[in-house]
Amino acid sequence: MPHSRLPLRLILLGLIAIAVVVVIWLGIGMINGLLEFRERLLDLPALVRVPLIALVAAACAGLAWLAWKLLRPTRRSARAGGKPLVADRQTIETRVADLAARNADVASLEQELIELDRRRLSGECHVAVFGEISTGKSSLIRSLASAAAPEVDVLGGTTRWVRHYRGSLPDGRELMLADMPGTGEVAGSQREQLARDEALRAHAVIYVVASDLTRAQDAELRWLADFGKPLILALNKLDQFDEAARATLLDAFADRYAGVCRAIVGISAGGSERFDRRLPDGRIEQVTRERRADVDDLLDALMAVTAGGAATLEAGRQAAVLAHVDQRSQHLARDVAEREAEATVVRYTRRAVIGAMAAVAPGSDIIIQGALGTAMVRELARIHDVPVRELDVEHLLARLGLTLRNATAIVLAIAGNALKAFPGLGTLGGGVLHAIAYGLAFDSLGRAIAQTLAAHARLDQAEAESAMRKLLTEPSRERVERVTRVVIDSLRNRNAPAAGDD
Ligand SMILES: Nc1nc2c(ncn2[C@@H]2O[C@H](COP(=O)(O)OP(=O)(O)OP(=O)(O)O)[C@@H](O)[C@H]2O)c(=O)[nH]1
Ligand SMILES: [Mg+2]
Repeated sequence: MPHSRLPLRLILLGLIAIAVVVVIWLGIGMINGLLEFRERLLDLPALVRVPLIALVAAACAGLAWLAWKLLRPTRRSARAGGKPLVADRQTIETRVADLAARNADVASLEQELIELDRRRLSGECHVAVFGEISTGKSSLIRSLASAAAPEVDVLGGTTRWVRHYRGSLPDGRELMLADMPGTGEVAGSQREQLARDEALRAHAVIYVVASDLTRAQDAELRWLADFGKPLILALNKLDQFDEAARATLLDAFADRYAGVCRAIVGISAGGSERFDRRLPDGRIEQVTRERRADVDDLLDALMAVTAGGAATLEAGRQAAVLAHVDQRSQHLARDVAEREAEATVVRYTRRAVIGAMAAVAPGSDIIIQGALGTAMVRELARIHDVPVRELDVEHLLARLGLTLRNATAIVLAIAGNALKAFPGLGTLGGGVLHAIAYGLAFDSLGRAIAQTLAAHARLDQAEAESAMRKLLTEPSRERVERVTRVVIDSLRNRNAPAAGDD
């Protein structure tokens, strides 16, 4: 309603008018003050005036510097920028040794570190030729390293392994060129991995494309750039484009990848073509002819990128390989921790069930027993390398105990259902039912805690509670059966309960 708002607007207008008058008044006062200050300054003897001006100037500069420090946009961290934070070699080696001691398969990680040193000592400059299948990588190697002849075919997926060829630049320097399997081949993920690993091992990478980059190629190129790899983007099969199309593509590349690649060039790697020739007698003969290669721009770019030799590119190469080994060893560490956590949960569930069979009276509440629960949480925390305080463990177990108490009826019902699958066991009395329920409770507790430790590297009480509730009330068939089997086994071994444990 416009009428009721009028006084409010008038008040607002009045306030704005007052504010404007105050600002103008303050401004005039300040200008006045400055003019007065200037006059007084001029009246002062030079001996006082000059240091005073210097002091004021220094104060202003100091203020400006402080303002810049406080207000400038913060630099993005390496991780936020997409670049991985890399552990140093010592840390990585310690992690790999620890994983080896925990029976993890670290052979390829160790091999990578050995190869890293071997190439450093060899002093050779490695250049990897990388790109999707059939973009002309092998043909390019043949043009750059004419003495060698990598296999070339019209069928994609010709190159199956990484092969090295010695090539030489027009300035006489030698390069070790790696011909690699192409990426993007259906069911070729293993070969693709081979190629990516080799690209990271090289001092520089020629990224070969034969058309505009697909989304996957774009992501791959940027992935390599994120490792700090010096990249040359080479548009091959230039002979297939007319002058205008070449210029359009190369301009588009320059716009998109100027900050990603050291150089962008157009080339014709050559390759060969087959055609039919009619002979004088009328027969048709198949002829294979080599295409003319033109890789001059690429050679110039290669000379520029590798101008300082392997030594100047070695630090970047080491960083890229170490970053990759770091990532891989972290993944492996997570897998190993998961495997060990699983075994721990199974072991403690077994102990809990055996304890329950011996001690728990039918019908009594299912409560997580302190000693076993604490020991399991401690062990899971150790596996995930998370320091935990006694108090936190107690608090968590008390909280989860409460969750369990609320879910007891459901867990007992699930245990009862499980018993039906093993006719005969039901007659053994409530103790069996109780032991299965107890085992399920322990199994859920262990899994919930392992999950939160793996996800957050700390004991997240709320998350552990919700995970436990879910696991308790919706146990998978496989889990219920496994716990029930443990109960059956312990029934069989009742006279020797310790046997088979651990
Ligand atoms: N028109 C034209 N065709 C080329 C050129 N370079 C290579 N080719 C052809 O492209 C096809 C694939 O060449 P390769 O050198 O085997 O390609 P690749 O990238 O090594 O292939 P994979 O090893 O299978 O990934 C062959 O038919 C070559 O003759 C070129 O500059 N122009
Ligand atoms: Mg090839």
